[in-house]
Amino acid sequence: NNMLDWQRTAFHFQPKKNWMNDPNAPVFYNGWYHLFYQYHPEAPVWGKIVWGHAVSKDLINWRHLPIAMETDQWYDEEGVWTGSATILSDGQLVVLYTGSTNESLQVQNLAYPADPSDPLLINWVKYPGNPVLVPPPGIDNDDFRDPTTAWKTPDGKWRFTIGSKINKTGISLVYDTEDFKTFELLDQLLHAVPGTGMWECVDFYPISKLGENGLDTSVDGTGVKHVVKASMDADRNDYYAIGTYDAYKGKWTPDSPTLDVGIGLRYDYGIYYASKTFFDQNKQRRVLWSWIKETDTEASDIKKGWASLMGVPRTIVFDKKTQNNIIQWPVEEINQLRTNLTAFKDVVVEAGSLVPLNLPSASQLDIVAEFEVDKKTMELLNGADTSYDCAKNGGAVQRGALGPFGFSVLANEGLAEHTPVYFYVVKGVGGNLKTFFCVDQSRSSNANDVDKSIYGSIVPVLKGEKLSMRILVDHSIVESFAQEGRTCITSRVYPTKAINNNAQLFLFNNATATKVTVSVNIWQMNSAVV
Ligand code: DQQ
Repeated sequence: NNMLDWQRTAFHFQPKKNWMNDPNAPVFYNGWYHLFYQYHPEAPVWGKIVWGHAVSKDLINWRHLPIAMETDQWYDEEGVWTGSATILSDGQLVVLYTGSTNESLQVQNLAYPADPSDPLLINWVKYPGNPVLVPPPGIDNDDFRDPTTAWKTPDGKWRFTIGSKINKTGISLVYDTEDFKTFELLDQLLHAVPGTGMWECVDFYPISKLGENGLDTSVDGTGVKHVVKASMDADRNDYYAIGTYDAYKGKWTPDSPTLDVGIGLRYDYGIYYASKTFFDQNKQRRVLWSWIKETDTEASDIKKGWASLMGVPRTIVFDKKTQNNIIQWPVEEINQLRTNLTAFKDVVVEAGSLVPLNLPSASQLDIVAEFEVDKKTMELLNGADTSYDCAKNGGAVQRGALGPFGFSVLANEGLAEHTPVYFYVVKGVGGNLKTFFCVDQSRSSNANDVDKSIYGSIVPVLKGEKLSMRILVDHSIVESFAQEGRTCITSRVYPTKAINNNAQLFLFNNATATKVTVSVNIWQMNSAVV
């Protein structure tokens, strides 16, 4: 038995052992959710990557299946890299993926199920004519990867995009095809942003401006906006922007030039990379998967024998209230794991106080909370010309008039180890309020070889809204959502003492001026079957 076994999670997808990275070709097919993933079967570090494979009925409980694609061809000998699935009009499934060839050239390959009537899609055929695409003129051999799911063009062809770069400009190339074997490269780029570098794992999809449902990737027209997401190799974060797609040109334009891809919004302000969405025709929603890597050392991963998790899948919708961002929320199926509710209503937490919540255990939790800052204090307070930055300011110990307040998760007695998840409100000179949402990992572990940065960002709070947060705690991962999923923060934490039944939960208000009124539901989470 491994000393570090406690780090394994109870309701997150992970292979039994060894290394995992990007989610690949997520799809709902013949009654099953399929998740493929970048997998190194030989070791808990990145290497010669194959496609791991698992299936689920509910996105929560998983069954591991044999490796779907191995490095057995010259055109993917150095790695079966990231790719996407497209469901054709007749229900057939095709996959395009990047192969790293025997000469480490990046090419695109076609694969399909050997037996389309097998709902488990165990066996895969690589098209004998592979590779179907090589880097076009002007694109470097190692800057051509991660084809998206295809969508329909106005003249009935299929279209998809592939991330790349030219010098330091991140770009996304556009291809049209009728059969996924021969392709036409458009002169037009889907989009380009100078200074952002290589775009990995580009994603492109429609979102509904008014409706509640997700949209099939081919849906376009009035009431539809389009999201472009790129994983930035430069800083290893997933950036997205909302904009308008011109299907005739094959060009996408961001709504706001200051909120462009790579310089504007992130899916997540913690650890979150190489994510990919799919349209779930089973529940008419768009679901987001992401690779959550380790933030400990490679030596620890070798000791553990495994590395990386998938984040809890999230439903994505347009934020109709702000009109500026998407909303991400854990898929509803996760609620099936909730048990043993502890509820507090309108608890007043005075400035500078700490409230232990005395749960029997606090290493598998779903916490849903609302906070109200004291109105009088807020009104009487003079605005100040202060700016705030979760990462650059002093974390949860730096006190201001209106924050920080929130929860300390994975805490031990005496708080030698704890991870605060909190709001910090700032009142400007003009009287307007800004709210920040942060996770402070600086005291998350007694170990000195793990990442302890402070994460966070601003979160839009509209007039009349209470502050709200949801936190999923699962041993070594904490996923935090503010304002119903406007701002999200995922962290990996590695306490040495606050583990399993020794982990506790605290409510804190470290503000100097305001009391906060808190209502919270806390569920213990059952373990999923993986
Ligand atoms: N991971 C894959 C690439 C992709 C990168 C290789 C992103 O296809 O660009 O494992 O994490």
